[in-house]
Amino acid sequence: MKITKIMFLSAALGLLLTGVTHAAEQNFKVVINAYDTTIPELKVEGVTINNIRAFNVLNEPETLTVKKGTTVKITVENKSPISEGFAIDEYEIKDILKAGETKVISFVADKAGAFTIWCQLHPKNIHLPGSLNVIE
Ligand SMILES: [Cu+2]
Repeated sequence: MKITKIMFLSAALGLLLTGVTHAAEQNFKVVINAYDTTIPELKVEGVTINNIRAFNVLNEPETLTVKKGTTVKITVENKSPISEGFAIDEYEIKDILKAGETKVISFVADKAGAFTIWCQLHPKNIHLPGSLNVIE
C-alpha cells in the first residue's frame, strides 16, 4: 500500500517536472529555402512581359511565437545555394549560415514585443523577413 502511494507520488512529481521544463524551453526548426522562379511570358492588362525571373528566399516558418521568459532554441538549416544571414537586432543575434549548414541559436526571450527576423546579407525584398513574437 505504501509502495503504491510512493510510486504514484513520484509519477505525479515526474509529470509536474516535465510540465515545468516544457513551459520554460521551446524548440523551433527553421529552414531557409530559396525559390528561383522563371516565367517565360506573362500578359497583364494587355502588356506582355517576357523572361521574368524571380529569386526569393524564405525562412520557413516565418513567424515564431513564445512566452516571455522562455529559453528559445532555434535549429536553423540553410537550404539556399548561397550563404544566408539570420539576425534579430533586439536580441543581438547576427549569424551567418553557409549553404547546407545547420546551426542552433539559443537565447532567453526576456523582452516582450514583435521583433524582425531578417537576413543581414540580402535586401529584404529578396530574402523576406519574419517575426519573433514574444508575448507577456
Ligand atoms: Cu539572405
